Amino acid sequence: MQRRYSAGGVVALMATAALALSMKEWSATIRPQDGSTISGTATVVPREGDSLMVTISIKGANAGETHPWHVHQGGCDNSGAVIGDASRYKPMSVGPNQAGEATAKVKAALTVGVPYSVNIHRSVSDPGVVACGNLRPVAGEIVKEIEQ
Ligand SMILES: [Cu+2]
Repeated sequence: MQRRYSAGGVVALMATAALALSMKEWSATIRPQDGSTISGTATVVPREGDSLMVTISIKGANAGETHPWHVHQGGCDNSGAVIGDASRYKPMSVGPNQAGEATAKVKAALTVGVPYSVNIHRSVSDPGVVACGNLRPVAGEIVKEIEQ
């Protein structure tokens, strides 16, 4: 049986092309700030439904401490509003190995060319920033081709 593209198939291909442009992974190298020894990495991966999966991993923190963290608009030198609902970023607990990991799924999208950063705050009661990393788009698009 010969295969033909229906009108519906064309629409699906166009939708995929638009999706490919917005599907871009981001990463940040987190560096200490304000005298802390916290460093680490963070990644932001777009998911379906205009949401982002944010993953953060730090080391060099004090065991037992709890650090709120978020993706913010603006770079580390000039950060602004939290991206997405701040309550979706559960504070990160630091284990006995002085390391911590956390993930957050937030409803938001990042735009290439706009600065964003990942902030780690001193404590639940002190929003001072003790580590930060500027998010940069990872080279290359995440493209899921339609199989034909
Ligand atoms: Cu924050």
